Amino acid sequence: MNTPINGSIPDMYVNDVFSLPFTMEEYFSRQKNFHSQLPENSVVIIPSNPFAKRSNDTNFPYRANSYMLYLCGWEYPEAIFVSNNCSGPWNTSIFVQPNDNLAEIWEGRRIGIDNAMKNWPVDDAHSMDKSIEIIKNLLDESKNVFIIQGLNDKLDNLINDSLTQKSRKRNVNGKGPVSIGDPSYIINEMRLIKSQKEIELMQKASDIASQAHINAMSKSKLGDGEWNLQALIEEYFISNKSQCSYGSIVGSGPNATILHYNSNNSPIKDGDLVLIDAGCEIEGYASDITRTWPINGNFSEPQREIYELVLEAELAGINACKVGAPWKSSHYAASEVLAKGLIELGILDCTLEDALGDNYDGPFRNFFMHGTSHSLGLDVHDVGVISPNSEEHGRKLEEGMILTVEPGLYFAEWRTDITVPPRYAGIGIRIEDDILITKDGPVVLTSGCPKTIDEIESLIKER
Ligand SMILES: [Mn+2]
Repeated sequence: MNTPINGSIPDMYVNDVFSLPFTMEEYFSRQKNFHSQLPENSVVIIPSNPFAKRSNDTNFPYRANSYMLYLCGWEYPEAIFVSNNCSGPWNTSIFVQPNDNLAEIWEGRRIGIDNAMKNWPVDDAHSMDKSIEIIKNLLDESKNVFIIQGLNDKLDNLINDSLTQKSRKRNVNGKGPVSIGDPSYIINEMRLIKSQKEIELMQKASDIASQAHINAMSKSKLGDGEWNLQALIEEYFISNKSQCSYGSIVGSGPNATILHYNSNNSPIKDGDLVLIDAGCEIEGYASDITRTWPINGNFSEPQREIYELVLEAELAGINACKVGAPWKSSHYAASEVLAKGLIELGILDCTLEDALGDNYDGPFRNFFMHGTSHSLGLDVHDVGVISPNSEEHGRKLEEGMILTVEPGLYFAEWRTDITVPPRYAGIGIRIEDDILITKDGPVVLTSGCPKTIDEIESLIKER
């Protein structure tokens, strides 16, 4: 998605065309599916994300709310998606920034109300200036409000007032909201299963991110700092009209043992591994890849031992991603390989049963502290409940789900709560791929990114 930062120009002014990532039919069918699960006399209110301040009067690059993107593809700031069935059939609308010469001179061209109504998958469009007035009138006619709260204070207050005011209309004529609901749980279930077009976009994001990791492996050199590798990754994203789906993690040596390290400001020492966890976004859809490799092109023996073990665990985790298997299957499969390997390497001195513990919470977790999989989509840690009906091992995997598999082992010698074997001190290794669940077995969307020791070493040696 050509997400505008302050001052960027929407495609329509460059190409004179509107290019939404999905067909109108796909947006309408999402809306219809969502609305069919709501009661009569409902109003749905989905505000887009607010700007995030960077400093004084400058903001971080704008990213629209994922529910907004999912339902109507509106990617621009200061907008609200509103739908209601208070007078029978569902009516949809978006509130958008109106055309405004002065504002557009400074901030960039706006689609405007008429173009929004004609070219986006909604019945009506209105100016944001009218949003409070129009939504207030809708509330008076409604019984149920479904709003994503916490994004727009004015709307949150308006909704709360409509329920708490003593003179509220319901006391006079029986009209007005009686409940506030969260619509996200319905949309989350829908977002969990990807359509063919969503899969295509995520394949594209996976391809670009795979090449970005190859770019870092093949163009880095001894003497580079973590920031140089971050630049090689993100240069590739940007040159492919993509952007980071989260802050890139480039951790060398012991920095790789910090799971969400992202200062990326350390020099990389000869002999260090570097862990890069970086993915990009296409039309709002994320990829998420981690690779770990030696800056000098050669895995040392201890590094190789841990790497082979994490890779074996990752392959076992991917193999477990089958239709009908419980969500946590990949975690169990990866954990069993890691626990067994930690015993074989002499890092754990116990039986496999003891290493795993009663609930996969045994001492192998000293070195593998996170989960193996998360859902992936419009959000990099995508929405969706893992055990919606309290399933012990998680819901069953279904065709069209996309999740990551990302086991790791981390030997942080600075930790005071565990003993780290000197042979492996300072090693942190994670390998992560993006997996599409299909009836024919797992499809690795990020298979373009090398991960065997031979592939990685020969790629780095060619540079
Ligand atoms: Mn991930």
